[in-house]
Amino acid sequence: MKTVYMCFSTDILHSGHIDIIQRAAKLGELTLGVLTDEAIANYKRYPLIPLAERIRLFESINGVKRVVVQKTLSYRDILTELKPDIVVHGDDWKSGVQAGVRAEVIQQLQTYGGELVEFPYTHSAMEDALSAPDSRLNMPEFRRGRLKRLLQIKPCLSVMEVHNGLTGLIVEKATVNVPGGVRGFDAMWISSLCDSTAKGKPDIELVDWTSRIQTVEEIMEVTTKPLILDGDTGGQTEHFVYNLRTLERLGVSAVIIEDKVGLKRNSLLGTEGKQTQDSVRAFSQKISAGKKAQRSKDFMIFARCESLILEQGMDDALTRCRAYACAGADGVMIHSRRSTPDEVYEFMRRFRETNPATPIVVVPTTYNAATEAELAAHGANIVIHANHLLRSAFPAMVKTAEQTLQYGRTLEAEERCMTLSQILSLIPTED
Ligand code: SPV
Ligand code: MG
Repeated sequence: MKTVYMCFSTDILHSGHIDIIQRAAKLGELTLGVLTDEAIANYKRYPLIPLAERIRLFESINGVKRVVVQKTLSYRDILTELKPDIVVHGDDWKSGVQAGVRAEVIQQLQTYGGELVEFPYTHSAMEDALSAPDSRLNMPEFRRGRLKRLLQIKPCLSVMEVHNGLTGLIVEKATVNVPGGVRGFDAMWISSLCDSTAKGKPDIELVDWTSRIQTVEEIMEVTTKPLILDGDTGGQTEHFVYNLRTLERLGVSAVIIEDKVGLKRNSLLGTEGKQTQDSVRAFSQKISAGKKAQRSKDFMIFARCESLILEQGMDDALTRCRAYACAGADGVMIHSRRSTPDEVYEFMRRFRETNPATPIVVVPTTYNAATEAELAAHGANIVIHANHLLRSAFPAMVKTAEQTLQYGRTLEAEERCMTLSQILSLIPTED
Protein backbone atom coordinates (compact mmCIF):
# COMPACT_ATOMS: atom_id res chain seq x y z
CA MET A 1 0.00 0.00 0.00
CA LYS A 2 1.30 3.46 -0.90
CA THR A 3 1.89 6.13 1.71
CA VAL A 4 0.14 9.46 1.23
CA TYR A 5 0.82 12.81 2.91
CA MET A 6 -1.12 16.04 3.00
CA CYS A 7 -0.83 19.09 5.19
CA PHE A 8 -3.51 21.46 6.49
CA SER A 9 -3.26 24.98 7.79
CA THR A 10 -7.00 25.49 8.06
CA ASP A 11 -8.99 25.73 11.24
CA ILE A 12 -12.35 25.85 9.48
CA LEU A 13 -13.23 22.47 8.09
CA HIS A 14 -15.77 22.45 5.29
CA SER A 15 -17.09 19.79 2.91
CA GLY A 16 -14.33 20.56 0.40
CA HIS A 17 -11.70 19.53 2.94
CA ILE A 18 -13.51 16.31 3.85
CA ASP A 19 -13.85 15.55 0.16
CA ILE A 20 -10.14 15.99 -0.59
CA ILE A 21 -9.18 13.96 2.50
CA GLN A 22 -11.38 11.12 1.35
CA ARG A 23 -9.94 11.22 -2.16
CA ALA A 24 -6.42 11.20 -0.71
CA ALA A 25 -7.26 8.24 1.56
CA LYS A 26 -8.25 6.21 -1.51
CA LEU A 27 -4.69 6.58 -2.84
CA GLY A 28 -3.09 4.82 0.15
CA GLU A 29 -2.34 5.07 3.86
CA LEU A 30 -2.95 8.71 4.73
CA THR A 31 -0.86 10.78 7.13
CA LEU A 32 -2.14 14.31 7.77
CA GLY A 33 0.25 17.09 8.71
CA VAL A 34 -1.06 19.96 10.80
CA LEU A 35 0.84 23.26 10.60
CA THR A 36 1.91 24.84 13.88
CA ASP A 37 0.19 28.02 15.08
CA GLU A 38 3.43 29.89 14.45
CA ALA A 39 3.76 28.69 10.86
CA ILE A 40 0.14 29.66 10.12
CA ALA A 41 0.46 33.06 11.78
CA ASN A 42 3.57 33.70 9.69
CA TYR A 43 1.80 33.65 6.39
CA LYS A 44 -1.92 33.91 7.00
CA ARG A 45 -3.67 34.93 10.18
CA TYR A 46 -3.59 33.84 13.78
CA PRO A 47 -5.43 30.46 13.91
CA LEU A 48 -8.75 30.50 15.73
CA ILE A 49 -8.32 26.97 17.02
CA PRO A 50 -5.01 26.09 18.68
CA LEU A 51 -2.76 23.30 17.42
CA ALA A 52 -3.76 20.65 19.98
CA GLU A 53 -7.44 21.04 19.13
CA ARG A 54 -6.79 21.03 15.41
CA ILE A 55 -4.87 17.77 15.80
CA ARG A 56 -7.85 16.19 17.57
CA LEU A 57 -10.17 17.50 14.88
CA PHE A 58 -8.18 15.88 12.07
CA GLU A 59 -7.64 12.62 13.99
CA SER A 60 -11.39 12.12 14.14
CA ILE A 61 -11.84 12.14 10.36
CA ASN A 62 -12.47 8.81 8.65
CA GLY A 63 -9.62 7.68 6.45
CA VAL A 64 -6.90 9.50 8.40
CA LYS A 65 -4.35 6.97 9.64
CA ARG A 66 -2.35 9.39 11.76
CA VAL A 67 -1.72 13.07 12.34
CA VAL A 68 1.73 14.67 12.63
CA VAL A 69 2.89 18.24 13.23
CA GLN A 70 4.49 20.15 10.34
CA LYS A 71 6.59 22.97 11.77
CA THR A 72 7.14 25.09 8.68
CA LEU A 73 5.17 26.00 5.59
CA SER A 74 7.99 24.33 3.68
CA TYR A 75 7.59 20.53 3.40
CA ARG A 76 11.35 19.95 3.33
CA ASP A 77 11.83 18.45 6.81
CA ILE A 78 8.62 16.44 6.93
CA LEU A 79 9.20 14.90 3.49
CA THR A 80 12.77 14.02 4.47
CA GLU A 81 11.39 12.27 7.53
CA LEU A 82 8.34 10.51 6.06
CA LYS A 83 9.32 10.03 2.40
CA PRO A 84 5.68 9.50 1.33
CA ASP A 85 4.97 7.96 -2.09
CA ILE A 86 2.34 10.61 -2.77
CA VAL A 87 1.79 14.20 -1.62
CA VAL A 88 -1.74 15.53 -2.07
CA HIS A 89 -2.71 19.20 -2.24
CA GLY A 90 -5.50 21.39 -3.62
CA ASP A 91 -4.50 22.97 -6.93
CA ASP A 92 -4.88 26.49 -5.49
CA TRP A 93 -1.22 26.60 -4.50
CA LYS A 94 -0.05 26.75 -8.12
CA SER A 95 -0.09 30.53 -7.79
CA GLY A 96 0.17 32.95 -4.88
CA VAL A 97 2.33 32.82 -1.79
CA GLN A 98 2.57 29.02 -1.76
CA ALA A 99 3.86 28.63 -5.33
CA GLY A 100 7.46 28.52 -4.08
CA VAL A 101 6.58 25.86 -1.51
CA ARG A 102 4.94 23.78 -4.25
CA ALA A 103 8.03 24.05 -6.49
CA GLU A 104 10.20 22.86 -3.62
CA VAL A 105 7.89 19.88 -2.97
CA ILE A 106 8.00 18.84 -6.64
CA GLN A 107 11.78 19.05 -6.64
CA GLN A 108 12.11 17.00 -3.48
CA LEU A 109 9.64 14.32 -4.64
CA GLN A 110 11.68 13.92 -7.82
CA THR A 111 14.77 13.02 -5.81
CA TYR A 112 13.17 9.77 -4.61
CA GLY A 113 10.46 9.07 -7.20
CA GLY A 114 7.52 10.46 -5.20
CA GLU A 115 4.45 11.89 -6.88
CA LEU A 116 2.36 15.06 -6.41
CA VAL A 117 -1.40 14.67 -6.85
CA GLU A 118 -3.44 17.87 -7.02
CA PHE A 119 -7.21 17.94 -6.69
CA PRO A 120 -9.34 20.94 -7.65
CA TYR A 121 -9.50 23.37 -4.77
CA THR A 122 -12.87 24.14 -3.24
CA HIS A 123 -13.12 27.81 -2.44
CA SER A 124 -14.19 28.57 1.12
CA ALA A 125 -16.35 31.65 1.41
CA MET A 126 -16.04 31.25 5.17
CA GLU A 127 -12.23 31.49 5.09
CA ASP A 128 -12.45 34.67 2.97
CA ALA A 129 -15.02 36.15 5.28
CA LEU A 130 -12.83 35.53 8.32
CA SER A 131 -9.80 37.17 6.74
CA ALA A 132 -11.68 40.25 5.56
CA PRO A 133 -11.02 43.48 7.47
CA ASP A 134 -14.72 43.87 8.24
CA SER A 135 -15.27 40.31 9.46
CA ARG A 136 -16.51 39.58 12.94
CA LEU A 137 -13.04 38.38 13.84
CA ASN A 138 -11.72 41.84 13.35
CA MET A 139 -14.10 43.26 15.83
CA PRO A 140 -12.18 44.73 18.78
CA GLU A 141 -12.69 41.81 21.16
CA PHE A 142 -11.05 39.39 18.72
CA ARG A 143 -8.38 41.67 17.34
CA ARG A 144 -7.07 43.15 20.58
CA GLY A 145 -5.69 39.94 22.08
CA ARG A 146 -3.83 38.74 19.04
CA LEU A 147 -0.57 40.51 19.86
CA LYS A 148 -0.40 38.86 23.26
CA ARG A 149 -1.05 35.45 21.72
CA LEU A 150 1.54 36.01 19.01
CA LEU A 151 4.09 36.84 21.72
CA GLN A 152 3.30 33.47 23.29
CA ILE A 153 3.88 31.46 20.12
CA LYS A 154 6.67 33.37 18.36
CA PRO A 155 10.02 34.26 19.90
CA CYS A 156 10.24 37.57 18.07
CA LEU A 157 7.68 39.66 16.17
CA SER A 158 8.38 41.81 13.15
CA VAL A 159 6.53 45.13 13.19
CA MET A 160 6.38 47.87 10.55
CA GLU A 161 5.33 51.51 10.77
CA VAL A 162 1.92 52.59 9.40
CA HIS A 163 0.41 56.07 9.36
CA ASN A 164 -2.76 55.83 7.25
CA GLY A 165 -5.07 53.36 5.53
CA LEU A 166 -2.79 52.94 2.54
CA THR A 167 0.34 52.10 4.53
CA GLY A 168 -1.85 49.80 6.65
CA LEU A 169 -2.81 47.91 3.50
CA ILE A 170 0.82 47.63 2.43
CA VAL A 171 1.88 46.13 5.77
CA GLU A 172 -1.21 43.91 5.87
CA LYS A 173 -0.49 42.38 2.48
CA ALA A 174 3.32 42.39 2.13
CA THR A 175 4.77 38.86 2.00
CA VAL A 176 8.05 37.43 0.74
CA ASN A 177 9.17 33.88 0.11
CA VAL A 178 11.96 32.81 2.42
CA PRO A 179 13.59 29.43 3.05
CA GLY A 180 11.05 27.43 5.03
CA GLY A 181 8.00 29.33 3.86
CA VAL A 182 6.55 32.79 3.56
CA ARG A 183 7.15 35.80 5.79
CA GLY A 184 4.83 38.72 6.54
CA PHE A 185 4.70 41.39 9.24
CA ASP A 186 3.19 40.37 12.58
CA ALA A 187 1.84 43.74 13.64
CA MET A 188 1.77 47.48 12.90
CA TRP A 189 3.28 50.44 14.74
CA ILE A 190 1.53 53.79 14.62
CA SER A 191 4.57 55.99 15.09
CA SER A 192 4.09 59.45 16.58
CA LEU A 193 6.91 60.68 14.32
CA CYS A 194 5.22 59.43 11.14
CA ASP A 195 1.67 60.27 12.19
CA SER A 196 2.83 63.85 12.93
CA THR A 197 5.08 64.16 9.87
CA ALA A 198 2.30 62.93 7.57
CA LYS A 199 0.21 65.82 8.90
CA GLY A 200 3.06 68.31 8.44
CA LYS A 201 3.47 68.71 12.21
CA PRO A 202 6.49 68.29 14.50
CA ASP A 203 6.72 65.20 16.74
CA ILE A 204 6.06 67.04 20.03
CA GLU A 205 2.65 65.68 21.05
CA LEU A 206 1.11 68.51 19.06
CA VAL A 207 -1.09 66.05 17.18
CA ASP A 208 -3.55 65.34 19.96
CA TRP A 209 -5.16 62.04 20.98
CA THR A 210 -8.37 62.79 19.09
CA SER A 211 -6.37 63.01 15.90
CA ARG A 212 -4.14 60.03 16.77
CA ILE A 213 -7.27 57.97 17.39
CA GLN A 214 -8.66 58.98 14.02
CA THR A 215 -5.50 57.58 12.44
CA VAL A 216 -6.00 54.38 14.44
CA GLU A 217 -9.56 54.06 13.17
CA GLU A 218 -8.57 54.73 9.57
CA ILE A 219 -6.01 51.93 9.72
CA MET A 220 -8.24 49.52 11.63
CA GLU A 221 -11.01 49.84 9.12
CA VAL A 222 -8.95 48.31 6.31
CA THR A 223 -6.58 45.90 8.10
CA THR A 224 -6.64 42.90 10.42
CA LYS A 225 -3.17 42.77 12.01
CA PRO A 226 -2.59 43.84 15.62
CA LEU A 227 -1.84 47.51 16.25
CA ILE A 228 0.70 48.97 18.65
CA LEU A 229 0.21 52.68 19.29
CA ASP A 230 3.14 54.95 20.04
CA GLY A 231 1.50 56.78 22.96
CA ASP A 232 4.36 59.31 23.44
CA THR A 233 4.48 60.19 27.15
CA GLY A 234 0.88 59.05 27.68
CA GLY A 235 0.14 62.62 28.81
CA GLN A 236 -1.05 63.23 32.32
CA THR A 237 -1.92 60.08 34.25
CA GLU A 238 -5.45 61.39 34.75
CA HIS A 239 -5.86 61.61 30.95
CA PHE A 240 -3.93 58.42 30.15
CA VAL A 241 -6.38 56.21 32.04
CA TYR A 242 -9.25 57.50 29.89
CA ASN A 243 -7.38 57.42 26.62
CA LEU A 244 -6.19 53.86 27.03
CA ARG A 245 -9.74 52.64 27.52
CA THR A 246 -10.62 54.26 24.19
CA LEU A 247 -7.78 52.30 22.62
CA GLU A 248 -9.04 49.09 24.21
CA ARG A 249 -12.56 49.69 22.93
CA LEU A 250 -11.23 50.22 19.42
CA GLY A 251 -9.27 46.96 19.49
CA VAL A 252 -5.72 48.34 19.71
CA SER A 253 -3.46 45.62 21.17
CA ALA A 254 -0.86 47.70 22.98
CA VAL A 255 0.28 51.20 23.78
CA ILE A 256 3.91 52.11 24.44
CA ILE A 257 4.52 55.16 26.62
CA GLU A 258 7.88 56.76 27.29
CA ASP A 259 9.36 58.01 30.55
CA LYS A 260 9.63 61.69 29.63
CA VAL A 261 7.90 64.79 30.96
CA GLY A 262 7.43 68.32 29.69
CA LEU A 263 7.72 69.06 25.99
CA LYS A 264 8.42 65.75 24.33
CA ARG A 265 10.94 65.81 21.50
CA ASN A 266 11.76 62.92 19.18
CA SER A 267 14.22 60.48 20.79
CA LEU A 268 16.57 60.49 17.83
CA LEU A 269 17.42 64.13 18.63
CA GLY A 270 19.03 62.72 21.76
CA THR A 271 20.50 65.41 23.97
CA GLU A 272 20.38 68.01 21.16
CA GLY A 273 16.85 68.99 22.10
CA LYS A 274 16.12 69.61 25.76
CA GLN A 275 14.24 66.61 27.10
CA THR A 276 13.46 65.66 30.68
CA GLN A 277 13.06 62.14 31.96
CA ASP A 278 10.23 61.43 34.37
CA SER A 279 11.08 60.14 37.86
CA VAL A 280 11.03 56.35 38.27
CA ARG A 281 8.33 56.75 40.87
CA ALA A 282 5.99 58.97 38.86
CA PHE A 283 6.33 56.94 35.69
CA SER A 284 5.80 53.67 37.58
CA GLN A 285 2.64 55.18 39.03
CA LYS A 286 1.43 56.09 35.53
CA ILE A 287 1.99 52.49 34.41
CA SER A 288 0.21 51.09 37.48
CA ALA A 289 -2.72 53.46 37.04
CA GLY A 290 -3.01 52.39 33.41
CA LYS A 291 -2.96 48.69 34.29
CA LYS A 292 -5.59 49.25 36.92
CA ALA A 293 -7.78 51.25 34.53
CA GLN A 294 -7.81 48.80 31.63
CA ARG A 295 -10.91 46.68 31.33
CA SER A 296 -9.81 43.79 29.13
CA LYS A 297 -7.25 41.10 30.04
CA ASP A 298 -5.39 41.19 26.78
CA PHE A 299 -4.56 44.88 26.27
CA MET A 300 -0.88 45.60 26.95
CA ILE A 301 1.01 48.62 28.22
CA PHE A 302 4.72 48.74 27.43
CA ALA A 303 7.09 51.06 29.27
CA ARG A 304 9.65 52.80 27.10
CA CYS A 305 12.91 53.76 28.72
CA GLU A 306 14.84 56.77 27.42
CA SER A 307 17.92 56.45 29.66
CA LEU A 308 20.27 55.40 26.85
CA ILE A 309 18.90 58.09 24.53
CA LEU A 310 19.50 60.74 27.21
CA GLU A 311 22.91 59.29 28.16
CA GLN A 312 21.95 58.41 31.69
CA GLY A 313 23.86 55.13 31.60
CA MET A 314 23.16 51.43 31.53
CA ASP A 315 22.54 51.06 35.26
CA ASP A 316 19.86 53.74 35.13
CA ALA A 317 18.18 52.00 32.19
CA LEU A 318 18.21 48.66 34.03
CA THR A 319 16.94 50.10 37.31
CA ARG A 320 14.13 51.89 35.56
CA CYS A 321 13.02 48.98 33.38
CA ARG A 322 13.03 46.61 36.36
CA ALA A 323 10.90 49.11 38.29
CA TYR A 324 8.50 49.56 35.37
CA ALA A 325 8.06 45.78 35.06
CA CYS A 326 7.37 45.61 38.82
CA ALA A 327 4.79 48.38 38.40
CA GLY A 328 2.90 46.12 36.01
CA ALA A 329 4.25 46.99 32.55
CA ASP A 330 3.58 44.12 30.13
CA GLY A 331 6.98 44.68 28.56
CA VAL A 332 9.72 47.25 28.16
CA MET A 333 11.04 49.11 25.16
CA ILE A 334 14.70 50.01 25.30
CA HIS A 335 15.58 52.77 22.85
CA SER A 336 19.03 53.64 21.59
CA ARG A 337 20.39 56.00 18.95
CA ARG A 338 23.81 54.39 18.60
CA SER A 339 24.90 53.12 15.21
CA THR A 340 25.62 49.64 16.58
CA PRO A 341 23.41 47.45 18.76
CA ASP A 342 26.07 46.85 21.45
CA GLU A 343 24.41 48.83 24.24
CA VAL A 344 21.04 47.28 23.46
CA TYR A 345 22.62 43.81 23.59
CA GLU A 346 24.24 44.60 26.92
CA PHE A 347 20.93 45.88 28.25
CA MET A 348 19.07 42.74 27.16
CA ARG A 349 21.71 40.41 28.60
CA ARG A 350 21.62 42.11 31.99
CA PHE A 351 17.86 42.69 32.07
CA ARG A 352 17.28 39.01 31.34
CA GLU A 353 19.19 38.09 34.54
CA THR A 354 16.24 39.40 36.55
CA ASN A 355 13.41 39.38 34.01
CA PRO A 356 13.72 36.26 31.86
CA ALA A 357 10.19 36.46 30.46
CA THR A 358 9.36 40.19 30.25
CA PRO A 359 8.90 41.04 26.56
CA ILE A 360 11.56 43.45 25.25
CA VAL A 361 10.86 45.82 22.35
CA VAL A 362 13.68 47.31 20.27
CA VAL A 363 13.67 49.96 17.53
CA PRO A 364 16.79 49.53 15.38
CA THR A 365 16.45 52.75 13.34
CA THR A 366 20.07 53.82 13.85
CA TYR A 367 21.61 50.35 14.24
CA ASN A 368 19.84 49.04 11.17
CA ALA A 369 22.55 46.58 10.16
CA ALA A 370 21.31 44.30 12.94
CA THR A 371 18.83 41.76 11.58
CA GLU A 372 15.68 40.69 13.36
CA ALA A 373 17.24 37.25 13.82
CA GLU A 374 20.31 38.76 15.53
CA LEU A 375 18.21 41.00 17.75
CA ALA A 376 16.02 38.02 18.67
CA ALA A 377 19.07 35.91 19.49
CA HIS A 378 20.08 38.61 21.98
CA GLY A 379 16.68 38.60 23.65
CA ALA A 380 14.37 40.93 21.69
CA ASN A 381 10.71 39.91 21.41
CA ILE A 382 9.41 42.73 19.22
CA VAL A 383 11.41 44.55 16.55
CA ILE A 384 9.81 47.77 15.33
CA HIS A 385 10.83 49.31 12.01
CA ALA A 386 9.53 52.67 13.12
CA ASN A 387 9.44 55.11 10.21
CA HIS A 388 10.51 53.44 7.00
CA LEU A 389 7.39 53.56 4.82
CA LEU A 390 7.07 57.30 5.24
CA ARG A 391 10.80 57.92 4.85
CA SER A 392 10.97 55.88 1.67
CA ALA A 393 7.87 57.52 0.14
CA PHE A 394 9.05 61.08 0.79
CA PRO A 395 12.10 61.23 -1.54
CA ALA A 396 10.08 59.67 -4.36
CA MET A 397 7.35 62.29 -3.98
CA VAL A 398 9.84 65.17 -3.85
CA LYS A 399 11.53 63.90 -7.00
CA THR A 400 8.21 63.67 -8.83
CA ALA A 401 7.27 67.21 -7.78
CA GLU A 402 10.66 68.59 -8.90
CA GLN A 403 10.67 66.78 -12.23
CA THR A 404 7.18 68.00 -13.02
CA LEU A 405 8.33 71.58 -12.40
CA GLN A 406 11.50 71.06 -14.37
CA TYR A 407 9.91 69.61 -17.52
CA GLY A 408 6.49 71.22 -17.29
CA ARG A 409 4.95 67.77 -17.68
CA THR A 410 4.80 64.42 -15.88
CA LEU A 411 6.24 62.14 -18.58
CA GLU A 412 9.67 61.98 -16.91
CA ALA A 413 8.17 61.09 -13.52
CA GLU A 414 6.02 58.32 -14.94
CA GLU A 415 8.65 55.58 -14.68
CA ARG A 416 8.57 55.84 -10.87
CA CYS A 417 4.78 55.83 -10.68
CA MET A 418 2.45 52.90 -10.34
CA THR A 419 0.36 52.47 -13.49
CA LEU A 420 -3.17 53.79 -13.67
CA SER A 421 -4.53 50.26 -13.86
CA GLN A 422 -2.52 49.39 -10.74
CA ILE A 423 -3.95 52.27 -8.75
CA LEU A 424 -7.47 51.61 -10.01
CA SER A 425 -7.34 47.93 -9.07
CA LEU A 426 -5.41 48.33 -5.80
CA ILE A 427 -8.52 49.02 -3.76
CA PRO A 428 -11.53 47.50 -5.51
CA THR A 429 -15.04 48.59 -4.69
CA GLU A 430 -17.24 46.03 -3.00
CA ASP A 431 -20.14 44.96 -5.22
C1 SPV B 1 8.31 56.98 16.67
O1 SPV B 1 8.35 56.22 15.70
O2 SPV B 1 7.60 57.97 16.72
C2 SPV B 1 9.14 56.69 17.84
C3 SPV B 1 10.43 56.02 17.66
O3 SPV B 1 8.78 57.10 18.93
S1 SPV B 1 11.61 57.25 17.46
O4 SPV B 1 11.22 58.10 16.35
O5 SPV B 1 12.89 56.61 17.24
O6 SPV B 1 11.64 58.05 18.71
MG1 MG C 1 7.27 58.53 18.83
